[in-house]
Amino acid sequence: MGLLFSKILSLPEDQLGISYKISKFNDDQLRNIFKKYDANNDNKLSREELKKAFEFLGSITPGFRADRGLHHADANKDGYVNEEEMDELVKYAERVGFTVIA
Ligand SMILES: [Ca+2]
Ligand SMILES: [Ca+2]
Repeated sequence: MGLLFSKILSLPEDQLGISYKISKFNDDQLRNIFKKYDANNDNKLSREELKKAFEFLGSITPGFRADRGLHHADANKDGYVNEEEMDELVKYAERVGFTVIA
């Protein structure tokens, strides 16, 4: 995928709601998925780790999701989502449609 194409794709996802084919995760499952993608086990999620997690969750724009997720969840602005900040990340993932509230 070229850079231009991925830029175009990264724009309308929120508005159109087209990426949400997988939407069967509850809070705990989302949290576990995010934790699983902590590849270097430092208990923090980097942008790259977030990107892989959102990829797994079915986002067609995982890089965009990683950026937005960081923006929402990274309270201390260190560029990582730590354990405490993960609540906000899970809320973000739910808000954008990666879960169905049972
Ligand atoms: Ca990590
Ligand atoms: Ca942080």
